[in-house]
Amino acid sequence: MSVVTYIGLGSNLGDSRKTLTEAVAKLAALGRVKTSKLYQSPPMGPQDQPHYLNAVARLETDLAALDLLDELQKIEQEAGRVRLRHWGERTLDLDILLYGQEQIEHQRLTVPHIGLLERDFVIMPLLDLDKNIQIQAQCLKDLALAQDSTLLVVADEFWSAVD
Ligand code: PH2
Ligand code: MG
Ligand code: MG
Repeated sequence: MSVVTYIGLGSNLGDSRKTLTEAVAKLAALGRVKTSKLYQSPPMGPQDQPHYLNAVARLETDLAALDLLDELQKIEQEAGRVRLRHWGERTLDLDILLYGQEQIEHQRLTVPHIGLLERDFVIMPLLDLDKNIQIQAQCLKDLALAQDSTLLVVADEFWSAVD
């Protein structure tokens, strides 16, 4: 039985666009993938770090949530993931934002992802993939953050060349 999951992608070290494109190609080995537009966003957290490239991938997969987490961490490692400090710069970050309708509280994984509703760099790409998406009965498109977002679109949804 496949589950619809949404994976947040972020990078602000190295050739971020190449890193994200390669990550999406690897996600495609885990199930059917569709990507949002690609965004540039100012850093949340320490301000003395480069802007991020952010996107979201919709993945239909048969993997259980923790198995998916293992696969994502493997892809992060293969990208030579560097993580210098909490909320700081990184080569590749892959976060499980949503896993079907499930709420997961596990020592390795919290779903929906913490802070999702406060981050326009997650909300805008989620809306690209499903303009009526809801999280715990909240329509994301109704959030003030979604209406006021000034995120810069760097590329349309075909940047990743999957689909
Ligand atoms: N990720 C972080 C910290 N800050 N800021 C933006 N704009 N985008 C991110 O993906 C991001 C961040 C650590 O995961
Ligand atoms: Mg993150
Ligand atoms: Mg992460």
